[in-house]
Amino acid sequence: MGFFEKIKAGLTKTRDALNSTLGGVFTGFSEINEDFYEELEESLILADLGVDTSVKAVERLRRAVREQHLKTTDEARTALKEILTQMLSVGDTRLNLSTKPSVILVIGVNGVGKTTTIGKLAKQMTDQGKKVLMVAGDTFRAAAADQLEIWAGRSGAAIVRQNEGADPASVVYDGIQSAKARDADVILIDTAGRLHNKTNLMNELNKISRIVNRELPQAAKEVLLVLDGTTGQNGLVQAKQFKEIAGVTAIALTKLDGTAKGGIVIAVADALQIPVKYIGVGEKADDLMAFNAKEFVEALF
Ligand SMILES: Nc1nc2c(ncn2[C@@H]2O[C@H](COP(=O)(O)OP(=O)(O)OP(=O)(O)O)[C@@H](O)[C@H]2O)c(=O)[nH]1
Ligand SMILES: [Mg+2]
Repeated sequence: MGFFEKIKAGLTKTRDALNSTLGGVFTGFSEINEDFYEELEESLILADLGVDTSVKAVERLRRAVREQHLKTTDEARTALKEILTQMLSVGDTRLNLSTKPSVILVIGVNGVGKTTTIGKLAKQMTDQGKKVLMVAGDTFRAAAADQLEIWAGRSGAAIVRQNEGADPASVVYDGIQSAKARDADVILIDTAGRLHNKTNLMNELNKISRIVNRELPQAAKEVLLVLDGTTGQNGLVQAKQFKEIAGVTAIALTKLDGTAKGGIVIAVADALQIPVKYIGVGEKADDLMAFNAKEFVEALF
């Protein structure tokens, strides 16, 4: 299945929710007038684009209608698709894997899908012939490393772990040495998702970053923030904090196969100006999709 089919299948609930509100606006109005704009803005907010992004999208649509002399709501729909695609295009959607090894530090709060996303990435990358090493940087619970180990078994990726309670930065140090010895292509670092207070989180992530920068100064590095799509606008608040603290370079939005409304993807990209690079549409290895803005918007409408 290509991105389009897969996303359409995975996003069924998401799309239905959006279509029932948004679709009705376009079919319900025969001409573009104030009521149309008002209802459209409301539907976008209901679809989880958030107030700021919805207002911005409608403002841009008004301008497009004016400048391009659009007459029908059908033409407005096409213009809106383009606007939303543009709002989603805030940078390169592929991970920077240009060095050997490259480092991907995966962060986010409790239960959003960090470990699962690493497992899926590991599987996809090993299938592409890459040598992957996973680092069990979540030392808060022993079960976290066990969970990662299961994904190592599934994917054939190597894993470096230590005992529960070990210093995450020390596990990362071990992982980097092991990656160098094995000539690994990619290092995937899992981190604990407990709700930290800001200072602890900053200290822990800073320490990990320092080790990575010291041991691999030339390496391509990504900080991948994982967000649970079903948490909607609350997820956005978390994301803003992580952006401040950890210098996020990429976003993965998970659980879009559930009750999530697809608009959250647009809200996140627009509010943070950080590219969404992956979306999760299920629990299996191939349920992680490399993100494509145009096809995503097509699939939503
Ligand atoms: N339906 C669905 N479930 C997902 C997706 N991604 C992850 N999950 C599930 O979400 C739950 C939590 O995933 P984890 O990967 O353990 O999350 P985590 O962020 O590592 O959690 P902590 O380490 O406890 O902070 C698991 O049951 C996963 O199978 C997704 O895209 N779709
Ligand atoms: Mg985890």
